[in-house]
Amino acid sequence: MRIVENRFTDAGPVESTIQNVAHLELWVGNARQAAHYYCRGFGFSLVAYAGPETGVRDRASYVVRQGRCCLVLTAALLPDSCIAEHVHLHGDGIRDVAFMVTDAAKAFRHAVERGAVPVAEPWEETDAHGTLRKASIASYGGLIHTFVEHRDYKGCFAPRFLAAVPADDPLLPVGLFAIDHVVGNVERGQLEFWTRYYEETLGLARRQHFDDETISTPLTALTNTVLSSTDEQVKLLLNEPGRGTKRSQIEEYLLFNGGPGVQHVAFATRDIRRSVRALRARGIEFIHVPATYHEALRPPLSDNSLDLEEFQELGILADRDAHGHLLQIFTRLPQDRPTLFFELIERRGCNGFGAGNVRALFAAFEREQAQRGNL
Ligand code: TYF
Ligand code: FE
Repeated sequence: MRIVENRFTDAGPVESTIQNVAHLELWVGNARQAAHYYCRGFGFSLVAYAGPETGVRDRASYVVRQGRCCLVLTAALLPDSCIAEHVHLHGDGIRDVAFMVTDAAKAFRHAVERGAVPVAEPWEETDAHGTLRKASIASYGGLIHTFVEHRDYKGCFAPRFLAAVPADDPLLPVGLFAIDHVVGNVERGQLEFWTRYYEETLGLARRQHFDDETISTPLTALTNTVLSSTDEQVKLLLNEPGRGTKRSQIEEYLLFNGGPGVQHVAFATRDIRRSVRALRARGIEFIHVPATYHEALRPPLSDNSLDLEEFQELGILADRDAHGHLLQIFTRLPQDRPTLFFELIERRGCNGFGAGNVRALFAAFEREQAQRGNL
């Protein structure tokens, strides 16, 4: 979508209308295999299923959970499908970042009055367990946001979903407990538009994270904003390629994703070392950071009783602000297209996102890009 004029009202700051991330829906080529990957690889548990067996004819959806993180993996059953079309264009990726709200119709009306593009007018889904109220708006790329009003719906996920029989997981638990932040890549020149879109339509508050002046490697310059809900339960970040770059990781993403989309999702853990050990044992691979990164860390972070040797062994990065520090790590790409990836983050008082790490991180991303021949 190209926007040439400001189509927003200027109604001033508002309370955010959203409470937290209800779930992320991924549209994928093969949802059964994707569910297996997220369960075996990332330690999620299958909780619900919808498909032909439950009266849904055009798609199969698997709901997997871990802590408060909920993913819905959906695949088309027939070629003539908006899901198949989405996968054709973007590959496997995030279609919907759904938000929990107290009143879906009100959140929808509020957003649309302030310039949001409607996708689906408010609707209801009812079964013996109760009623869910939903409505959807569009965002960047093919992404949508569904507002989910849960009330006291008692079913396993939603009407037409069948509860899954809990399966034994013989592997170590991973301990992801919440979605910390979701990051999108947009086209150069679009960052301001989409930042305002979220400020206006969802009442999110903006702060600057870093810009292409402060953070740039020879190839990767980017500008970035952080948008958070009133109580910081929802944190959405946006990146656009910096001035003058052509082959940055953001541009590589935009090329292979066929435009804007969700670049990474950060899962919060309370013990990143345990999580990383469990994930590595499950076959998940992480971006490699060289030993020089951890050697350079010693002076500023050595007073935090961090075992740098262990961090070096596991590839964990550390950063701090005035309030505390954070630990983070990034997965290698979980699919063939260089598009979506995941982050693990353990916050110990720090509200940042690892701005101090981006130089080392981008160098690591660029080594991976070079291996793909995209530099
Ligand atoms: O969410 C963040 O800002 C950090 C750092 O392309 C980051 O996780 C920023 C941009 C990017 C990769 C990581
Ligand atoms: Fe992040």
